[in-house]
Amino acid sequence: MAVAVILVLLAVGSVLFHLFSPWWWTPIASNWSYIDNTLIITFWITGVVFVAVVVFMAYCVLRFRHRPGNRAAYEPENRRLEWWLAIVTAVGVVAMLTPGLFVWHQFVTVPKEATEVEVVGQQWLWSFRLPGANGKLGTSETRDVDPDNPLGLNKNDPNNLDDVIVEGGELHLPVGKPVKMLLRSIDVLHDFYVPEFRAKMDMVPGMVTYFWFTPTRTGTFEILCAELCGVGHPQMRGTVVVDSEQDYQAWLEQQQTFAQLLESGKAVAAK
Ligand SMILES: [Cu+2]
Repeated sequence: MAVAVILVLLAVGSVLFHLFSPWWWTPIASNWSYIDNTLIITFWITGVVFVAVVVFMAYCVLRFRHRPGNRAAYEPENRRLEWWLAIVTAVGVVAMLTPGLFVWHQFVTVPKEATEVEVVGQQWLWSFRLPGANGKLGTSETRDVDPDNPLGLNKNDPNNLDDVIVEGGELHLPVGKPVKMLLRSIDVLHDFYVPEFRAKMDMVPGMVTYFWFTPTRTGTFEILCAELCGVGHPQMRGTVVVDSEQDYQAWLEQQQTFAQLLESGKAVAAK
């Protein structure tokens, strides 16, 4: 009896905790409400199955408890029941996976008007690069990384000279404009994650991964690394500020370009 009561309390407690938990999602700040919807579908399906299984277990514990003289019926096969379980499970799995495939397709299908922003992860720092006046990011090579060229940009590529470099500082983005995030790592696996944007993606050394999103409200958001990347992993935090167009332009004007960075490097070397 006690076991059955504990099982029912477990099911009811889980549902109540889910409904009244203070650890819920942060308010969304991007266009990816679809991602929340897929999570809600998964919560509903797994939640109903969890409650059904636990309550059924409680029922069985109570109904088929040991009584002197009772014998269990031996029934090794039940084709009808097996078919039903297989079909219901398949439908549940398909219902959970299908919305995710649609959302994934949207997540990596970048609209033409999106501007490119590069995020570079390294142990344990976030750096950023924005295209300069020509609107193009230049090429880069991890082997070119050195103290004067922290992102390993190709010095012979003229597209690089006007690129804006933010090393370990804040990234600013204008509100309401789609951005394509190009993700690069110069050492180990990292994962760029901003919970309010409902967007994250692994950064793989030697590859450029990407996704896109549109920031939908201004504010300051924390960047987390969502891939264990060494002892400094929990401290690998950054900041992204979503600005009005005006504030964004004011911030952008204060940032240094790659050409300026090379100049200051030379000046330090000359001293
Ligand atoms: Cu990391």
